[in-house]
Amino acid sequence: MAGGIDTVEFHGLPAVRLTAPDGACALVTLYGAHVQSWTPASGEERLYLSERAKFQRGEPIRGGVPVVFPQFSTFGPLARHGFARTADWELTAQRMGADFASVTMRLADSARTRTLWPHAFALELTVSVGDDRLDLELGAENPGHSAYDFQCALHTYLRVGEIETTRLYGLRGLHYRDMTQGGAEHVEQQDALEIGAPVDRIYPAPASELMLREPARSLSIQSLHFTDLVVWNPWERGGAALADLPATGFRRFLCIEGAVIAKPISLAPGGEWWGRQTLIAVR
Ligand code: TA6
Repeated sequence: MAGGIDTVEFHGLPAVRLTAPDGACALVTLYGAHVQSWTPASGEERLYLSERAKFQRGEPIRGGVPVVFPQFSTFGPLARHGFARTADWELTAQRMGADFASVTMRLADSARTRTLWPHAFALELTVSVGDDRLDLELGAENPGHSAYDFQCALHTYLRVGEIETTRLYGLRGLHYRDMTQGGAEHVEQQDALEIGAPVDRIYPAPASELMLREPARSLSIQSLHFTDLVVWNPWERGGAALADLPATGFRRFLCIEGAVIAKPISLAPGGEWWGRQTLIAVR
C-alpha cells in the first residue's frame, strides 16, 4: 500500500503529513490541530494559507482550517475564537486504509485552559484524506461533573483563483445575520452568491451541501451537525487591516465555516457531540 503518515516540521512547528495511497495529501500542525494544506488526488492545493501567516505559539495562523472552540468570534469573554487554535494538541491515532489516510488529535483541559475557562473538557479532531475528499470531524466530550456550553467552528479558508469570479451556490432562501451591518437579519435572495464587497454572514440552519464554483473547478462543501454556517471575506479594506494577510490576499480565499453559534451546545457530564465538514474537489 503506497501513501503514509509522517511526522514533519512545518515552519518550526511539529506537524503530520498524511498521504493517501492515491497521492491525496494533507498537512496538519499539532499546534491548533490546524490543517495547513490539502491537495486531493487530482493535484491542486484547495486551502488558502497566507504568505504572511505567523507560526509562533500564542498567535493564530491565517489560513488553512483554524479550530474555533469554546467561543466563536468575540461572543464571550475569551480571546476571539477561543483558545483551541493556539493550543498544543496531542496526536492520539493514525490509520491507513486502502483509499484514505487519517489522524486524530486531542486537546483536554489543563491548568492553562482552566484559568481561562473553568471546565473539564476533551476535544478531538479527526482529519481524513483520500481521493478527492477531505473529512474533518470535530468531537467534544464532557469528562467533568458539571455541564458546560460551547460554540465552535471549523474556520475553513478555501483557496480560489480570483474571488470576483467565484460563486457560492446553495444559500437561496436562507436567513442570515449580516455581521457587517451589526447582525441585521436578511434572507438570501441570490441563487449564486457573488463576492464584491466585505462579506461576514452567519446562516443559522444552513443547507447541508453548498457548491463553490470557479471558472475551471468547483468544490462541494458538506456539513453534518454544524447548526450554523459562516461565510467570510474581509475584502480590500478589511484585508488591509490584517497584518498577516498580503494586500491582495482577500482575492485568494473565501471562508466557509461549519459552526455552532446561535444555539451553543450544552454538554452534561458524560455528554458528547460531534460535527463534520467534508470538502470534495470537483473538476
Ligand atoms: O468567521 C468570520 C470572523 O468571525 C470574522 O468576523 C473575522 O473576525 C474572522 O472570523 C477572522 O477572525 P481572526 O481572529 O482569525 O482574524
